[in-house]
Amino acid sequence: MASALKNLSTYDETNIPDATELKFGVVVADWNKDITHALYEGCLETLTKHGALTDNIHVIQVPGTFELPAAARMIATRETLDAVICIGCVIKGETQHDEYINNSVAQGLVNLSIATGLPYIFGVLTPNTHQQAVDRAGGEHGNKGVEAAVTGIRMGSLYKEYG
Ligand code: DLZ
Repeated sequence: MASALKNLSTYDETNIPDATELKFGVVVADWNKDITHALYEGCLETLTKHGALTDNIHVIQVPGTFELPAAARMIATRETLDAVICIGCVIKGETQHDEYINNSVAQGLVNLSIATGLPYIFGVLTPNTHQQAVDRAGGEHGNKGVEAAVTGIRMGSLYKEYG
């Protein structure tokens, strides 16, 4: 019955859910900190712009992206949260370290999300070069920390309603 169907929204700057009631964990990796700290700034600015209270944003730093899932679980165990946003940047090098780290972290975060129902957001850049990272951390392709924050708000709102 068509009338029972939800009309899909096009999400843009004007209709991101209000984040006033939401609680966030933000975990930031320090490897490539010129990039990750810029992503963090974009993320924080976006959360507060959409109403999140600074007292409801719990931030922790970890050495590298590989540590994100463990630390995300720690913060979610300690605090009552609606979403955990994980920020990192793994730049491809001469070895396969990037594949090991990226695959582990993606798998770790999705496992946590499915096991607990709490959204863990993959705010990890996986560029081939440092320049590609710069372009996505406030450069010509925007700031992916902003996108991670918007995803956190949308998923946090869903978690509050259905989780
Ligand atoms: C070891 C390593 C390397 C080579 N490259 C990166 C990187 O590009 N980005 C990043 O976030 N972390 C890197 N790491 C560190 C690992 O994430 C992790 O901190 C260490 O392997 C210790 O577990």
